[in-house]
Amino acid sequence: MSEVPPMTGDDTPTEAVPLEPVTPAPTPTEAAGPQMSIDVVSIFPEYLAGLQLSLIGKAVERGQLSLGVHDLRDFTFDRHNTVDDSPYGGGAGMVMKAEPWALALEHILGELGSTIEGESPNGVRTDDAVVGSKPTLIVPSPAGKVFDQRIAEDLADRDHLVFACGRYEGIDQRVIDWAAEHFELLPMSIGDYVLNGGEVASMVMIEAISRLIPGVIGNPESLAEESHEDGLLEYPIYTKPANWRGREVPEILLSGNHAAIARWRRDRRLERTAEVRPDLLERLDDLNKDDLVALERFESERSTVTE
Ligand code: 6GU
Repeated sequence: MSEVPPMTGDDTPTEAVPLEPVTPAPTPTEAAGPQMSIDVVSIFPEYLAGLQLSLIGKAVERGQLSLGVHDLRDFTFDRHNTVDDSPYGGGAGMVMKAEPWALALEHILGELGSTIEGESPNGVRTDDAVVGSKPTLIVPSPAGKVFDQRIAEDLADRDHLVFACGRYEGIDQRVIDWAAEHFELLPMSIGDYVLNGGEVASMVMIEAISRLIPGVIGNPESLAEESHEDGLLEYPIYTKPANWRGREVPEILLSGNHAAIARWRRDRRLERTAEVRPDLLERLDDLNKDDLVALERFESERSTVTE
């Protein structure tokens, strides 16, 4: 029996967060099944509640995306639901224990019907989509490869993503090595800084990936011209009124000359990228002659300004 927490001032019992499944039962019209399943394992499942809002929440409601959030402590059996212990070899901080992670990941593998040979309940795979492909296990870590739009695009094609949100100093390496046999293992960082745990990083990656799944975003054209989609930052945008507090919208946008507007926007993207992210420009190999002319012009304009 677990201990009953003392009641606080008001006598409303604290509601347990609905941990899993977050996905409602599919309606007959959604019989085709979701385009992607995402599972997240965390000791703070409440963190992931934000994913039920906005476009991702809508995609889950429509059955395009299946989202399961799992509490790591549900896979512990001691009275304190221990998930961590001190590191072998000494050192600061705590290490996440292997067994709860293995049980949580086995639970997810079993749930989907993608099996560990000889370990499945009845040896039958129930989901054709997963036969022959291992689910992808993303382990957020500042020691991982840096996540970017290319990786988001690549991952948007997968059937099943699992995010293992570590806390403390990290997870016992042996369960990571074990998981590499059953999953496509991807340690991922979201940038060169340190977070307290993988939850926020997972939400960042889930948002970037799931908005690329066909049908999740209302207007697929809005994906095409975005920053990073083709390696350039976005052009500046404006809406009514044409004069706001004395500031005018660039005249060309009111001209109706679509070719000229397209060139102006392209130039603004090149100019912004050259100024803010010159590292991105260096990676581009499909700049045309007009692009190169524009870049040279910005370059000489800037050097005359700074001289
Ligand atoms: Cl993915 N996790 C943690 N804990 N810190 C990070 C990170 C991830 N990416 C950058 N810093």
